[in-house]
Amino acid sequence: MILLSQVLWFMTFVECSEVLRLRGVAISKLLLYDASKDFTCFDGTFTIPFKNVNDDYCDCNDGSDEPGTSACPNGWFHCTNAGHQAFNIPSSRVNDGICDCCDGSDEYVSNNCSDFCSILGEEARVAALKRAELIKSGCELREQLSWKGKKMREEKKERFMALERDKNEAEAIKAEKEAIKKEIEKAEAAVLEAYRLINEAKQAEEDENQKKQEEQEAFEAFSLIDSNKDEKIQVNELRARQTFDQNKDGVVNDDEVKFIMGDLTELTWEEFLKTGWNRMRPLFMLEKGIFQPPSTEQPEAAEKNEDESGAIHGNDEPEEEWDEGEGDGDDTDEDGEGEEGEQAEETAEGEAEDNKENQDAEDGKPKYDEESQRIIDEANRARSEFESAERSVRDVEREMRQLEEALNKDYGHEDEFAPLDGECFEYTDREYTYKLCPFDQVSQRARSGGAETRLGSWKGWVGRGNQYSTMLYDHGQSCWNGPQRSAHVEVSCGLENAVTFASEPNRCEYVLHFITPSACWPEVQQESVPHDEL
Ligand code: MAN
Repeated sequence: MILLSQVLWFMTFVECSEVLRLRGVAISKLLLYDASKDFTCFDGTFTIPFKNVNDDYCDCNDGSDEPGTSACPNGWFHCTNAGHQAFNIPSSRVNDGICDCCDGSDEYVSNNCSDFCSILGEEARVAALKRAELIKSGCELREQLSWKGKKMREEKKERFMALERDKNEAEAIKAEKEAIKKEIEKAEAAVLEAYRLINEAKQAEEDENQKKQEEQEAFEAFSLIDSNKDEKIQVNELRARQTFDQNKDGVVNDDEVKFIMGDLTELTWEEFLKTGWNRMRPLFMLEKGIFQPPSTEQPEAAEKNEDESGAIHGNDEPEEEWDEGEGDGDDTDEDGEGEEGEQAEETAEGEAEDNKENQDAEDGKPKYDEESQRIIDEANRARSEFESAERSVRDVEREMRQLEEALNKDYGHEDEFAPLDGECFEYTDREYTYKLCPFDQVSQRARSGGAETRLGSWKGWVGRGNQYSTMLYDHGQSCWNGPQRSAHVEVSCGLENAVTFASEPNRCEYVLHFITPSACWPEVQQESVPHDEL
């Protein structure tokens, strides 16, 4: 840094024309322009007589010999701007008719520019003061937020450790409940297996009885038709029975005989049982009035019997007969019940099991004996206790995962951004309301209504220089025919937390501005603070 007194001394000793030679030179470079010596270009390529400096002819390749004229295309003119901030402009702007320096020094030929540096300087000083106050108060708030953030981190760590203990305990309980469940389920399986075998045997017996009953019925019919008792049924014996006269014309014709006998001329008992009986059984039932064929008209009875599922039952009894005959009508009924069955499956597993196991048999007697029922009840209880223990482990694990995620998040140098996690801030422009939930996501909702669109999920800090100056939220909802949405959030110092601006500079790429005390730090280099050179 060169002292002002030195500069004044220097300037006293250079002649007026030489002062002009120094036009456009920054104070910091004055010593390089020594009028008592030849001038050496800054890049060291040439040395020229000092009188050739600022002679409106470009001698040096780097433009250093013409700081105060526009002769060199790559030269720089220094605006001293006393009272405001000094800066350099490309020397091509010197004497181009436009006032670039606030002191007007770049337009020295026309001398048309007035000096308004003091006004600008004053404005800049006021702005700098305001900024300094903002930074000061912001820093105080940031320190408080940082203290809060660190405390939150500590609390989370403590909670995590407590959960680790809880997890061990919950896992031990789960293991214990699982062992109990396995044990009692073994006993339950044995009970259910025993009952399955009993039921199977019962069913087999019932089937056998049914078969016998049906055979008896068949035998009675066989004996009835076999009028000559030769243990065979002949055509004439069929013709003798009006039962087989299906069209009710008074005779049992060939077709009606063929319907029963098929291609045979007589039926032995075995053949009768195998085919003939099945064919003639509906005719017998019809005769007895047990079996009613479906009517083609719209019988009232059928309407009456229409149940909720839409199935039509012509008669209570004959469903089973229909199976043997035409075999339709039943399907609808089964479908209807199927739906109910599905609903039942949707109820909680344990509950469904409870209901199933405790069901009474149709005869009103309990399905299981007392001891078996006790085992089943106990197994149900053990299952539900195991499930609840399992749930507890899952709950603890979920909370631990969430805490771990939060503990791994980068909340700034001193956790100053941590208190923002869990909060949301909105900003509405002409078309959309944007919502920023720091460390979680950014979304957008049209003012005209409709669903929220996720613009991105928290990815991390991506600021250049100061990484905590920009947040990135990516992998948002895909754009139609375009990329997945993403949002950059520019973070700067402010005394409150607020989104102050939102835009979409490229389709489906969003930029939000967010102010927060968490981003307030003392400014080491205050760029816009003016400094006087003279
Ligand atoms: C929605 C909004 C807009 C976006 C278009 C892309 O209208 O998310 O921001 O540009 O979709 O189709």
